[in-house]
Amino acid sequence: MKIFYSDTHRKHQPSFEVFDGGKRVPYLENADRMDRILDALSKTDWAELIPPIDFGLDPILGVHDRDYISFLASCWTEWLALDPTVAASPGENAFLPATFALRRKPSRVPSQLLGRAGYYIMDLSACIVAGTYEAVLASANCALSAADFVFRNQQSAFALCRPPGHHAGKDYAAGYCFVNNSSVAANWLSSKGRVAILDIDYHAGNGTQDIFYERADVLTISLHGDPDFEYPHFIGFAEETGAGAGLDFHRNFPLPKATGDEGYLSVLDEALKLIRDFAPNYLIVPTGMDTFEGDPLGSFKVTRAGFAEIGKRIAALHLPAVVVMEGGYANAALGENIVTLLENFK
Ligand code: OKP
Ligand code: ZN
Repeated sequence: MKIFYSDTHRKHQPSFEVFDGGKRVPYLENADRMDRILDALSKTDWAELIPPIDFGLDPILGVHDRDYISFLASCWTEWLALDPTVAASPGENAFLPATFALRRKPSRVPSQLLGRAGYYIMDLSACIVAGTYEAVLASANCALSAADFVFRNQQSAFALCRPPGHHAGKDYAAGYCFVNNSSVAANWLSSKGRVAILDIDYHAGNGTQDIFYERADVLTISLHGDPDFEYPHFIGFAEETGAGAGLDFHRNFPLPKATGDEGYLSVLDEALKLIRDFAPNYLIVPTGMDTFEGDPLGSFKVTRAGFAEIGKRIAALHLPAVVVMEGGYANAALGENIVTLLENFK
């Protein structure tokens, strides 16, 4: 199986994020996650690592706002120029807003850096450091390269993306995500055929939902912890089913705390039925292993045997699939878990 991966993610290494209640904690979406996955893949006899091709900005601008991408590209250096104390110890700092836009209508994009930060960043986990933008582009290129392979060969591939993408919207960063890798790949593939996105990360794929909400040509589905108690809190509810031409082409399956294999699989079957009815040519699977029992950011109890069955049932759609790495923070189990799921797609 082709695994599209770039070491460039190592340039994105924020030293902290800010948790609920304002607690500063070590950045959970760390490079060690990739090391664990690479290690587990290296022990298989089927994983073939391939560096991504550079697709340039055009496919990214197919789903993201140009001014937002420019903000991602320049905010760190703008901040250094503004604040000499940051320039003196860049490693201890990460760029984050302290004031958040509520996007009232009408709303203007602020001209100055701190205003733009609050406008374009939704929360305190989307930390930006010197190498973030470069890592973000490489991550998107992994998803695009995998999509390109899947299109040309009509067989599945794995995009080992970091940073992840499914919380990033057209013009905002959120939840460790800056560019929505899965959506960029899906939009690129949508010119070649019908695309369905099945998001199995523990958290609602709010960015993907926003991006495709009014489109009927890309079906988007997300299974996740109920936003009534879980991040991203404001989106991902069952009654959100698309709008305009996209009405009925988005579905959320919010699930309760402590959801285990059985509960998860029965809802997955409902989602798979919707995908079969839609009859897509391609499948994108934003994949988080944070549904795992004991994940520090999760509340579900999916087991490794559960991941084997989840993989088996999704692969039984017999669609050329791009499996795209999203979350998963139980690092010690992460490699084995993702390998267990991927076994079904080779
Ligand atoms: C990213 B992905 C802690 C605050 C939540 C953001 C979580 C982002 C998850 N309760 N911080 O979907 O795995
Ligand atoms: Zn997640």
